[in-house]
Amino acid sequence: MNQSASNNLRLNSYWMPFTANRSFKKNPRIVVSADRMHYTKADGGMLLDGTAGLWCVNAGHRRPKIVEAVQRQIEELDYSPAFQVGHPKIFELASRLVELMPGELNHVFFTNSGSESVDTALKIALAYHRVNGESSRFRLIGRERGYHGVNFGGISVGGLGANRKMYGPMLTGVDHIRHTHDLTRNAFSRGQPEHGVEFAEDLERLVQLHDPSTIAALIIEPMAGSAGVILPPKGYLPRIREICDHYGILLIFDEVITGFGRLGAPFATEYFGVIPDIVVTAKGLTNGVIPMGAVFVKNNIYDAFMTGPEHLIELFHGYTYSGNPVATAAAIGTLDTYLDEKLLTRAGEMSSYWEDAIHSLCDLPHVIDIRNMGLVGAIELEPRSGEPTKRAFEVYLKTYEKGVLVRTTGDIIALSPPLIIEKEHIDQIFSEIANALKEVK
Ligand code: PXG
Repeated sequence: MNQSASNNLRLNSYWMPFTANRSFKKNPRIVVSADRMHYTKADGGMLLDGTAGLWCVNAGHRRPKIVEAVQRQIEELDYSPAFQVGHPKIFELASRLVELMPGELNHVFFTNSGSESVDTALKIALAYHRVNGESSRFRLIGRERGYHGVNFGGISVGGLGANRKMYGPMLTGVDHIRHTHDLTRNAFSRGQPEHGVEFAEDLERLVQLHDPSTIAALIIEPMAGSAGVILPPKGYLPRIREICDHYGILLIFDEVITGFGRLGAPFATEYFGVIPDIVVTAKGLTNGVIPMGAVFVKNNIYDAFMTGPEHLIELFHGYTYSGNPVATAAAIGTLDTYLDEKLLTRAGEMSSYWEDAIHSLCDLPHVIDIRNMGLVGAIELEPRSGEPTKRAFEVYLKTYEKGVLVRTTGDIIALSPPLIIEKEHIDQIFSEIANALKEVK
């Protein structure tokens, strides 16, 4: 076998997730190390991280408190059984996390990813109504263009066609409210869009169609990330909360992206002043270092399960790695870093500079919308006729070459840098995107 055939074989063994495998393997993009805001590419070039990995490295890369916590933990207690046995740090982590949560979100269930957190939340919602004597509430409602991970529960309530179409009927008893993206009225909004509070009334439509007595929960992202950064119109989330309250429907916020400081408050629930019944998290919980997710529930939900004979298991659900000690240490090191460096509110301090910088691209070729909130931004491009997604991906490739990592979804460029970002990094990100926009056809 010659050298290039053997390299090719090595690349081919790995079936990469959410990646154009064949085109990647013709021209691989490989990073070999990282520090704070940057990766180092295999060819030695620097790559500025404009996306915090995949929206998860909120404190930046290779932070000492996290690295040390993981190293120490792995030498002390590498694993402990998740069921019927505990270790001290997971109780410490749970108590510290619920202190960050507003209202009565005082109990937390651990998972290993956002997808598992979503499915856990959906199962808890269904089981809650059952233990509460309302087992007719079996229906789960999601939203068009919602992303809730890739497990069967998550794609069922999710609203991205490409992620659903190959996988058959999925969960039954699921419906979707419409999304809130409305470029006609809201293009180039800064922060929350003015128009669209009435999209919340679409939940009323489904309540009338299915009858409230059949609906267990509504799951939405307070700010939709993966669909290309769709921001909630002013008044929308409070109105959704009102409708859920009125009909006894549990409200689940999927904060896998918005959690841990992305918008400038520890969680979006606080940022928007709307408290759901269940909050789904992952990603920033461990700064992306070790997989871990967490689902927060209100007191009344937890308490509803704590009945019956005490020797019986209350919820038949959990994972081998729920509360894994090494992941727990990573989460504690992450929390310490966030709190020491005040990162959970830093997006708020940087957001006006970020906002001005991203909106300065408004007159560049192909740009049909720009939106922003906290340290999140999106630049929506006019799709090239007959070749949707290609123009944005060409921008991605060009900025990668120039040393800036962005994300694209469809023809939208999405940005979500580590929360330690400085002004000069912001300038570099938007000047490279501007250069790329001027070059692509
Ligand atoms: N919910 C939300 C809101 C998410 O954004 C998940 C659940 C699933 O998390 P896991 O850990 O199972 O992947 C996510 C994940 C992107 C991108 O660039 C977004 C995600 C993952 C990868 C890429 O938009 N979100």
